[in-house]
Amino acid sequence: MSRRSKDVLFVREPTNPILSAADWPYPAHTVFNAGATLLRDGTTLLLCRVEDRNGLSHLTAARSKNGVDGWVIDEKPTFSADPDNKDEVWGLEDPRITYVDELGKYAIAYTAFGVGGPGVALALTEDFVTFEKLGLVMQPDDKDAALLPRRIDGNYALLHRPIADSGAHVWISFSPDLRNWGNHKLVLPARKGGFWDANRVGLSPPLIETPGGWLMLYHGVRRTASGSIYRLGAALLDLEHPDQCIQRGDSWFFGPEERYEREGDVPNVTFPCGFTLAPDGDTLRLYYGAADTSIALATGSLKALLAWLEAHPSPPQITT
Ligand code: BMA
Repeated sequence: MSRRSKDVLFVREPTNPILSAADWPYPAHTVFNAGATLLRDGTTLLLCRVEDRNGLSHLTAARSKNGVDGWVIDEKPTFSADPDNKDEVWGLEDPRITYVDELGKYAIAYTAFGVGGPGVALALTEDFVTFEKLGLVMQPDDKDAALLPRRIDGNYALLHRPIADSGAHVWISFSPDLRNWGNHKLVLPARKGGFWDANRVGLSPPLIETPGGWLMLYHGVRRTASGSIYRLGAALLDLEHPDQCIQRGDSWFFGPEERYEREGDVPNVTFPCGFTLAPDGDTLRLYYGAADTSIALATGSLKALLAWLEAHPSPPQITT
């Protein structure tokens, strides 16, 4: 029986998974959930989450001319936790990369896992060799954060996913200086009941700016008798008021189907933390963690995804 969904918006790379621990130049347990960016010279850079056998993660850069193969991986960890900092003693996870024109730097939002739990931290870099850590910007429990590439009404904007008794929903917060954050607004709540994204949602890769709004790809979690399933859905946020969700898809468009997504340390997980958009402005590559074990690639069309979103609106009475 085929498990394939009707709309195939993203096509998996035939050589998936494209990166795994076996490719690593030093001992690693698993390699997954990579942030991604296209460098000025067209090189694809992945900042990969590498989990050691002690269970803790750090981030290591892998570079490729074509974004598919020929990866050149840093010989040692690129970006690691400071063992003396209690906010990150249990490692660094799930980076999202945004190039901020105003700063001429890449901003990396990542999960810093400290004694208080997983929180959101920011760092800046020009070259993925040296980094300026800004520290924890959202206290635990909070994850799945990415900075917008430009200010909104004079302020930086950060999507993130705090966990509260009321659930795990996507929020946006604003800051004049990347250090002090406020004006917190709920952007996209997890649905309820039987929906695929009931229980938990979180931002996946950074937002993608389109003429009609910021395209948000988000993961929705369904809890089942045998564990959680992590799938991907889409929503559109207003360009100048990104706290306002103007469109939300009714169903998921990408989820675990292949063996490397269904089997691994955490089965049934497809978890993109990064995308690249080709110079044609349409070819969208999603780099995703598969089953918390390896990194895979799927390619689609931005135009087709936006058309799908338009054609699959959430019934308004059950948006939340
Ligand atoms: C989420 C994050 C991800 C992980 C996913 C599935 O909560 O912690 O790092 O890939 O769970 O285990």
